[in-house]
Amino acid sequence: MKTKAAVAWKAGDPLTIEDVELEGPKAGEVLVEVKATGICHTDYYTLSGADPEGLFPAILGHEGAGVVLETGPGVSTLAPGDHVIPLYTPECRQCKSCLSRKTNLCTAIRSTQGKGLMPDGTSRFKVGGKPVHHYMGTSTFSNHIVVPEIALAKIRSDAPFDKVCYIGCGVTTGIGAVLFTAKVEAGANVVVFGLGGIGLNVIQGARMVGAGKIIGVDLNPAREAMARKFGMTHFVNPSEVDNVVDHIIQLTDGGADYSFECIGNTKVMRQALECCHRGWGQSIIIGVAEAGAEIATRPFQLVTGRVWKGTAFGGARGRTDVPRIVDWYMDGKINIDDLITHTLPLDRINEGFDLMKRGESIRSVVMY
Ligand code: NAD
Ligand code: AHE
Ligand code: ZN
Repeated sequence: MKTKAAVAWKAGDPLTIEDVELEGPKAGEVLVEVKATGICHTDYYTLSGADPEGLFPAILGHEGAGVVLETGPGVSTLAPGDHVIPLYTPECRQCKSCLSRKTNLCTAIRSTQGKGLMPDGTSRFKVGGKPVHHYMGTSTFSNHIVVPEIALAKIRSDAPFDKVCYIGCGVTTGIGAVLFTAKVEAGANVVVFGLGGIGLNVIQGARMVGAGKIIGVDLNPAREAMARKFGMTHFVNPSEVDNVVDHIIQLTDGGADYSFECIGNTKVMRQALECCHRGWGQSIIIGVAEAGAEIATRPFQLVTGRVWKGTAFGGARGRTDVPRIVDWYMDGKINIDDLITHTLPLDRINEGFDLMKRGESIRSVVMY
């Protein structure tokens, strides 16, 4: 079939809208009409050329929601008309990782996904007869996509696509990091570095679990008001304090119980670890840093009980947890609407990237 998509031809160049040829679903695959997609900082990171797995040309996008149009042979859990959220972290429920119950990082299709291909080693996208890469197994900047069944969460049909698409990455990553990865307990002091599309969801996750102090750190003063609305109790602008680590240790009477790095800056990752409480403080890395970047700290920081962790997709098991998170939104337990600051048609998708770069948006959503 033919569809429309925003194609990334070359690192750093704006996306262009193209007529794309899309091959139909093979065994175990599903054709989905994408109705809406968010633009996450990770799309920008890959487009910038900093992603070691970034391939060009590609159809980026990994924060979508849509409707099943057709299923390939052997698909048993989905049918045409089902509403779905594509998962860049699938859940096969059969691989070593899924069965371990220790991680959400399903390995069933990770190697082909990282090569921009479907599990059979081919691409379903072509422009002008030439193959174009998939991205993160989702490519939600295309109006239609083919996705393995294990990479689709079936969601309720009354949930609005232009809001719940954000559960495909940002909402789940932020809230999940608090609930599933850190397992923050009521009363704990939490520090969140970076109050963008992910960090604000960490803040609302911290409020959900009844955290004590919720301290937000951002260079952009415009982030303070929104973060307070989502539960932040204290705001720190690093450019206005002498030493951000000492400042947080003072604010928390000895250090944070949990900190979250939601920027992708390795210097901030160090600060996030070192502002944690001696003996037990845990720092969770969410931000994605560029190829070749490394983190550093004195081993003494770990010897004295601080814990450094990371999380992908908030530790969520997509097919199991995403439908539940959609329910939380529909039941009014989480706020998504206020974080979606801009809505654009596909042909204005580059404006969404510009708004993010200028720090003017939290989430831009493209509606097909
Ligand atoms: P964003 O651009 O919306 O937000 C980043 C925020 O960090 C902005 O508010 C910005 O002002 C602030 N910031 C930048 N430099 C800073 C500094 N030195 N000190 C303090 N604040 C600073 O981005 P986002 O969509 O929220 O994504 C955040 C990071 O999380 C990115 O690296 C993204 O790739 C990553 N991410 C990871 C996962 C995962 O599963 N681990 C999922 C989604 C996004
Ligand atoms: N290709 C990148 C990996 C970037 C990365 O860590 N991605 C996160 C999701 S970010 C969503 O916005 C992730 O899921 N990681 C686990 C995985 O298996 O990729 C790089 O830097 O190499
Ligand atoms: Zn993302």
